[in-house]
Amino acid sequence: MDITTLLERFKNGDRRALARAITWVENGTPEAAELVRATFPDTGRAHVIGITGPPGAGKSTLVDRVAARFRKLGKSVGIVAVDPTSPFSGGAILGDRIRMQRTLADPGVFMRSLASRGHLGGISIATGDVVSLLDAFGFDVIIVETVGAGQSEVEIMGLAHTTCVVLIPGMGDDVQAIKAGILEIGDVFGVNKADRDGADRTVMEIEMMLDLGHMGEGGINRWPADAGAGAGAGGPQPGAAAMQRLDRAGHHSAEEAAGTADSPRSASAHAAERHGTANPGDISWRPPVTKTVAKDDQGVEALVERMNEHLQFLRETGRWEQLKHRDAAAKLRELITARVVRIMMERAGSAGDLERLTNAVADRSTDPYSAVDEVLRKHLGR
Ligand SMILES: Nc1nc2c(ncn2[C@@H]2O[C@H](COP(=O)(O)OP(=O)(O)OP(=O)(O)O)[C@@H](O)[C@H]2O)c(=O)[nH]1
Ligand SMILES: [Mg+2]
Repeated sequence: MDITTLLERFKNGDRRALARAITWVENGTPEAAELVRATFPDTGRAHVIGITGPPGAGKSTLVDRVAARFRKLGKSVGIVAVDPTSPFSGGAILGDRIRMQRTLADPGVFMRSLASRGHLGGISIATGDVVSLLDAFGFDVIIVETVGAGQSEVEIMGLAHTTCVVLIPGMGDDVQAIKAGILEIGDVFGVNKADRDGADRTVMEIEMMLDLGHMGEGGINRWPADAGAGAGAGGPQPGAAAMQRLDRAGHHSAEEAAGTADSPRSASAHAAERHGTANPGDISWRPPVTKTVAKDDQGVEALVERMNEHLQFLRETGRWEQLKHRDAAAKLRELITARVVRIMMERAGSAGDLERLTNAVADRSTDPYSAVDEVLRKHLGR
């Protein structure tokens, strides 16, 4: 199929054309960039939700249920599972298909697994472009599942509007150990496998760590109260459900309003939340924690509600637009990096400098810094 035909079918809503387009992007064919380019004007509408967490936490099971719930709310759902193979559940691509059988029969759901390519930037570039295609195709919600191990969880934050971190009971000290990484990225937390012992304790531990982070400067409140202030002025006030949630989050407020808390910024944010009278731009978000039993479809409705509230929060406070800027900047940086690296490697390679300098560094006749200086001087003129 040529690209013109493909694009035409894509724009007519042909799912096979979408599948083909994703394959091109995944394989990095020369037409891939053209596809993203041609469909880009139709993007920027979907709510992109990242679901991440440790291997075997039940992410895929949960994604299936979450997708079904969004369908009940009348939304179409695109799903991308990135590198789903983990030693816990093994052979996961096939497994995911089995776990997601219910939703896969539904034409309002499209699911695709992307294998890890193992080369620099490969996962993120392909995943970002696949999300872009799904967005252009018109899905209301796009769910990206990644295993929270190292880089991928940070990458997902750069991709998603709402990041849902899935944890499981009985992690004990593990929660402490991972808090720096995983607690900072979550907009919504799910304690899955809540049918197991210790779920309430895990919820409590996460809540406690979120509270600690939320109050301190440089803590997990990654949306400073002044960011985007005014952007949402005149917009609608948060809905009743969202306000209820904000109320729940406002339990430090008395002490903060009295000026005894150590962070005046979060104090004012809490006050605004409690009263609901301040500029909507001043409202901050305290990540909610909910229990789920994905395998029995329990707690999923509430989790999806939290996700929708987060979307509402982003829109009402102007952060939705801020995220678009952040994503654009990240995308440009990513593409520039990838291209410049490729150009430099090609030039240094074909001139024989790469091999010569590699040998020189290996036998210690030069050091890596001097070698790179030489490459840049010669091939970049600096
Ligand atoms: N007890 C219990 N088991 C669950 C629950 N949700 C999922 N599981 C089981 O946990 C196992 C792993 O589920 P997956 O959905 O594949 O987990 P995952 O996080 O996607 O796994 P990877 O993608 O391989 O990291 C499966 O056997 C599920 O049936 C739950 O709420 N309770
Ligand atoms: Mg999975």
